[in-house]
Amino acid sequence: MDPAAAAAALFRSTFAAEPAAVAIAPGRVNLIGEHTDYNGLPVLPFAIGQSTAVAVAPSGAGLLEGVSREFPEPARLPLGADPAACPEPWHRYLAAAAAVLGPRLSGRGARIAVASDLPPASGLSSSSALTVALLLALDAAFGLGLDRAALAAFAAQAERLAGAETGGMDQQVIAFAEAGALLRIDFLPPAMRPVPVPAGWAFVVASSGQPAPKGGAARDAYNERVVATRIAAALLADMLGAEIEGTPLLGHVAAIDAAPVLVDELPARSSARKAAAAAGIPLERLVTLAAGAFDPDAQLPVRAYARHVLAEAERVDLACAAVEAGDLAALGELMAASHASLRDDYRCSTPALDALVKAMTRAGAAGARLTGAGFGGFAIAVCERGREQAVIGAAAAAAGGPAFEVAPSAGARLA
Ligand code: NG1
Ligand code: MG
Repeated sequence: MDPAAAAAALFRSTFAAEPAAVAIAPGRVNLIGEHTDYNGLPVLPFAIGQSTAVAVAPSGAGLLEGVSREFPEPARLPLGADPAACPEPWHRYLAAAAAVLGPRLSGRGARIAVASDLPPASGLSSSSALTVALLLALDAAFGLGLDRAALAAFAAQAERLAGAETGGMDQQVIAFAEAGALLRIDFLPPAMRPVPVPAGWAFVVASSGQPAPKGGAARDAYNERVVATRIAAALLADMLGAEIEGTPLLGHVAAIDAAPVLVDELPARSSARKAAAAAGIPLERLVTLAAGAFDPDAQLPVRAYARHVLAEAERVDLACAAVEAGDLAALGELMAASHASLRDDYRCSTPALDALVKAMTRAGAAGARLTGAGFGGFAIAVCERGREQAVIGAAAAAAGGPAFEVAPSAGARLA
């Protein structure tokens, strides 16, 4: 059963009532532009056909009662529950959605049923799909009148409450995607542009066989890179004599002509404390992470990280041009370069992801790369239509996990 029908059926069988609204939010995959969003630099993701659906009805109880087809533990949370304190991970997203809507729910609770055909902890954004679907269903059921921009902004805020220092790409593409197109997203200043995909191309995603969990060591590794790239931005701004207000991001210096050259003059390693002192800014501007403790004296490979981020942002521009020109070979080369940079400079690949990318390329993909944060999870490949079965077969043989075709699909909607 598709997720929308399954969520509605689960709602009826659990609560013996009709849902007031059913919302569907797709997962997403990032074609190129990895670890750029939290630097204020562009990304090129698309929404996929696999999705999470949420059926909702308001209740008078001041309680969030939730059931899920995929997760065994039902939720029974007071409306003001602290998302970070929920022991069951999927409950955090229910509490976080209610927390960001706050007084808009007028103290009323909700009954919620969830069904999904997105693999969790994969880099396909199952967490953001759940958050966006939940907010859209609550919007319709409570008549809140949120527009798409508010939906994406509330979803990003909710995910931060649930513990991920997210850059905002996932929630935005899930809210705004159009079928048949990639969505180029810029952050400094904010902008969005659909980039239609040529009909003769196919996309394949494949699991590396290792989960990409959002907790523990993987989250620390992600957050370390967030801080390290802020350190690089502060040092580069200092070298360029540029004033940055607030948190320094590589996006603030990327447009300055000399920046790519000066990257090679960054120290190979630096710590947040040393960089803050050198740039004459308070340490708190670099270390503002909501989740987890961060060691301000940790020596981080800031030069290699910055080299990846600035080169990756340029690859996003070139990839948009390649898609618009219908140049599959050029796009493939950019994807290969992105993977090499993530492996060698950003150090977020794994041997399983490297082997998967190699196997898909050998099987006829024009290009392949890890997608999402890395440290496990999925890879994406692009190929000429007709070759997708060969790429899927090679991926499944190399990594043993699920591999399937994905097509650029519409964003979140009501059922
Ligand atoms: P994944 O690993 O797919 O959840 C994460 C971030 C993105 C982006 C990518 C790296 C969250 C919810 N998402 O994606 O915003 O920074 O890593 O490009 O943290
Ligand atoms: Mg995610």
